Amino acid sequence: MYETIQYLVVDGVATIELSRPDKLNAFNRTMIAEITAAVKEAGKDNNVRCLMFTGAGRGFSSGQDLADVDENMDHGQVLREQYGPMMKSIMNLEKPVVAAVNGVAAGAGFSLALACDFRLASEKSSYINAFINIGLIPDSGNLYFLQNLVGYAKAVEISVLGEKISAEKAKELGLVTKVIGTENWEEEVSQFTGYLAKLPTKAIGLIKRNLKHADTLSFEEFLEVEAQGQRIAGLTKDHQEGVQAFIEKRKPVFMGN
Ligand code: LHQ
Repeated sequence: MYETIQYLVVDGVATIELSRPDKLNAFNRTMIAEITAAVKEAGKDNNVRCLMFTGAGRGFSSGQDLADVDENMDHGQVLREQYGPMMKSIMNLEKPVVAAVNGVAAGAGFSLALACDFRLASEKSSYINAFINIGLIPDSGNLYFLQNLVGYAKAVEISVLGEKISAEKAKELGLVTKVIGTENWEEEVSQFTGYLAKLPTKAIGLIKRNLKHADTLSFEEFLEVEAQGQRIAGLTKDHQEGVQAFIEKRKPVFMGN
């Protein structure tokens, strides 16, 4: 159905595999539109309880396809019309999102990984804020995410020096959740995403919603947003099941509703 990505749903986990391996999965207009559509599809599908991004071949994504960049391109317009909507679709998804970073993540490919809730890093993966190397500034929400994750000082270093960061270094910096060896890669990734897909999905969505408000609201306002969220969580079947399972001294079986 899609040309530049593979979209697959298995056991509650939707996978978007970026699929332009000859260019290390560089983004072109079609790929950006297809990712945006697939994320929305995952959002609407009640069977999907976790979304995962990964890359075909040896790269995760090398960012914008530089073969498509010329002096006629209005970079601001490309961001507003293409990258912005893609990043918003990911940020607005009230389900857990995992980047399974199999190889290099550069430029907007790094931004895409940063927008996810979890980053599983193959030991072969690396991270480059490559924008500066072509005279640009990090975009697609990159600095917003980076500053939240590592603070101002490290965000400046990573963005101005534009150096390649190894998986181990990324873990040390707090950029990734976990580093995984190549021999266990597929198994550990599917264990992790499978685990997320069995959690109370509505509550995860509400946690994400509340966290987004934490920086911008006053404490009083935040408490109100929290109360609204907890009211919704309190009405879910998964909440009932969690309490029931506790009382019956058994493991809960959450259905995501
Ligand atoms: C590529 C690319 C690529 C095309 C590798 N494009 N072919 C938004 C708004 C508007 C405009 C501008 O951009 C943006 C957002 C952005 O993302 S800007 C940042 C764009 N990305 C970059 O600047 C990264 C460019 N790539 C690299 O620095 C290297 O390729 C990395 C460090 C990612 C990987 O290096 P290597 O592992 O040594 O691989 P390679 O360089 O040999 O690449 C393999 C092939 O992929 C090669 O093609 P070839 O035909 O020679 O095998 C590259 O030309 C191609 N490729 N990135 N972004």
